[in-house]
Amino acid sequence: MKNIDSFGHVRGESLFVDDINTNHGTLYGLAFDSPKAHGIIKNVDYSKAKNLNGVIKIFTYKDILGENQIGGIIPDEPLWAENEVHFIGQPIAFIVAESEAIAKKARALITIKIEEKPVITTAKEAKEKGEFINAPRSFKLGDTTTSFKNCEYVIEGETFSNGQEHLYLETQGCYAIPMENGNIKITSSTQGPTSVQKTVAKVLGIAMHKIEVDVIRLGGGFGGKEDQATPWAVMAAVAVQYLKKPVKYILSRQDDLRMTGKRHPYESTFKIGISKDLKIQAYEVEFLQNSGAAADLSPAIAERTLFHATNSYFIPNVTTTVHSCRTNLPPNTAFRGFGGPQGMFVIEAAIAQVAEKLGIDKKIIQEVNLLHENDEFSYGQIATQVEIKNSWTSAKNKFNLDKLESEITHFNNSNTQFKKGISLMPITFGISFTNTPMNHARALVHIYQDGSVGISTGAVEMGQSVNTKMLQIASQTLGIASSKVKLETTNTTRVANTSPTAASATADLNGKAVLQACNTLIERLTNVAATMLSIDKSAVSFKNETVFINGEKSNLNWEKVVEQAMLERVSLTENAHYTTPIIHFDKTKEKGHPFAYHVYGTAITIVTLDCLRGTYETDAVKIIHDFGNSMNIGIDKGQVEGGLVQGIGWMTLEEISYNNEGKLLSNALSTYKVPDVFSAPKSIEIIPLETTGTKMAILKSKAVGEPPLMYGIGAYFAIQNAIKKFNPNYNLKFNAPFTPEKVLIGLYEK
Ligand code: MTE
Ligand code: LUZ
Ligand code: MOS
Repeated sequence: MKNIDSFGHVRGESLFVDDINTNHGTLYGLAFDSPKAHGIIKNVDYSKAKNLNGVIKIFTYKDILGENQIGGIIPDEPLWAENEVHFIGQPIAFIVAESEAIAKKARALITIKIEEKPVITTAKEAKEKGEFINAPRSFKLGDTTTSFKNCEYVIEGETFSNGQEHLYLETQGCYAIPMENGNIKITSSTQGPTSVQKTVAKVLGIAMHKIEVDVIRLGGGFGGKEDQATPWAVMAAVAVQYLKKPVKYILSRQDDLRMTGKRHPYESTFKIGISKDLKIQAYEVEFLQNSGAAADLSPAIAERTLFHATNSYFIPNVTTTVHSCRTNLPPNTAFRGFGGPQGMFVIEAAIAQVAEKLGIDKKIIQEVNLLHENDEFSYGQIATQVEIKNSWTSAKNKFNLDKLESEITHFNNSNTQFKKGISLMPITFGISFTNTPMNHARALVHIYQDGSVGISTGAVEMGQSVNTKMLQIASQTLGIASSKVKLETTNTTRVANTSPTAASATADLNGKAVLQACNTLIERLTNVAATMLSIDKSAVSFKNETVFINGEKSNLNWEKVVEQAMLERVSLTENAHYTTPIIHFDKTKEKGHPFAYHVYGTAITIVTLDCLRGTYETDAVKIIHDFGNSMNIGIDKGQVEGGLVQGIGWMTLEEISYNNEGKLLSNALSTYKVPDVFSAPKSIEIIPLETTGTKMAILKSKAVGEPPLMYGIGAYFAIQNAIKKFNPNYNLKFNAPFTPEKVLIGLYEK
């Protein structure tokens, strides 16, 4: 089944926040933000802006009736700066005007005096100065200190991976309208409707039930709207509370790039020890996470880095530590993979470094260290239903790795200007919010009296097609056509207290709730049908909108049963609640069983370098991916392709750049390059791994949103491999992204 939005998207009919019809008298908001990365606000002169015709009011922290606080995990972030600013782009005030153009004009008339303080832009600097978001976290398995002494080879190194801009097509935005009795309805482009509702209530100083948040769909989120869709909605709501007029605020692309956080850059140091038989015995790593100026989701992201620090390998002795370092950049935030990719890049670098030292192929070390059934992760979970070796071997066999390698060797021997490189990239990604209490969801299902169905869940549609999956579950369970099922908007009044749409777990959590609700409804209708037919209910089933008796078609159809249920006053509405069983995690011990299951896979990446120019192309990526038993292979393959290309972008082209004053230099699409159709792999082949799936996944169809991003790490090592073919003197560096500039330097390094 196709994504149910595809028709509307192609025709340009799908609604996003900016497409909603505005009410009469709607006003337009615009944040005024700090031009300096760190300092004391000495004076802000709003007088000229206030006097501009069409400016209604300029809001500052003084206008807040509740708390000036939007921090989710740690209360360390004001909505509007009070006396100090901590990053360029930090909101200080909110201009509300009759039009966007007037608000913009007014913003240019505001002058500000800031007494500047020292600016920190890198994690290392922050660590040296003792600037941290919170206490470090550390996971331990076995005893690395003793183990290193017994290792044949011990190698140390360092890595850097840069941030990444989400570049959702739809920028951040919201539309807030006053309702009666001080209630406010907000349409927001958010992955976390409940976060918006909760934070608005807190800042306005009113109860959550006075705030209704509605989400139609997002034009992409990628984690960038898990937490950072909130401030704009809160600003608009503060204005609505005061003005009692509708307020709309859609960020321009430039404002969005400047003011919002990105993927966290990481600076890391590792030490790896291996035995004679190439088994990794011990691994120590220290991650310095560049968190930006406030916590946002950084502590949770840091935690996931530790969970994935050993990627797909079993290492008996592990010590991992992460520091969330406070810098004067916009607070960095969730981005597909949520710290996992940053952790995996380091272990892959460590293995590459070891292979280089020993003069052997990296994949040999990767292969002998792959996880086995019942191996223990550093966080105490025992690996079960492990498919990593299976995916690795399948990749080698199904894609005929030997042949690929000999073709590459032949190419490299017969070309001087062009060189090809290859890499294998295994991935193992844990599914569940690592914070156990967040793993819950609800679904509210109505069967209307004409037999059509409406479904509300906590899931936000952001292009990943979660609504299509919800619809499939309902139509399958109720035995009705997909055209009879409608997915409602995500709304806090219909489904409350939701976890954000994140962690790839949305279809599992909300889908299980939909399944449960539909099962309950079908049970009720089974009773009604059994009575109508005077047969035992065990003989009744629903399929193709018809009642079947012991598998035989009857004359009774879906509509008739629904009609009868109404007459018998049987409830046609069900609200179901699902919580993931088994999972738990003890943060005092840093041990537990945090994940419902893991997703596995292996990618083979082949690149060609132009050794004159330093440019490269990805020829092919060949992937064996563990979908479990995919409920929609077209959609799921789309997620793998999209995640892969986004991962390759992070590892190769996308270079976030801030200057020493904390100013974003890559502040437009002319200075920030994302993969386009020319730089995406020329071919992507995806073969599903044949597995039984897991009952923990919805209909045994495994989560697919984030894991494929990490296949992109393979591109880094394929490029490195190709450079070596041209310049054997090249010293391996682990400094992502591998931009053509760095490639060129590597090619000609002595
Ligand atoms: N796919 C599209 N098209 N757009 C997105 O914004 N976000 C990704 C992934 N795939 C995203 C996407 C991220 S970061 C996550 S966590 C998952 O989708 C969330 O959805 P899921 O839980 O339904 O997989
Ligand atoms: N968000 C979150 C996430 O709050 N917790 C998680 O574990 C997570 N994992 C991936 C992406 N977002
Ligand atoms: Mo995804 S980073 O969990 O929104």
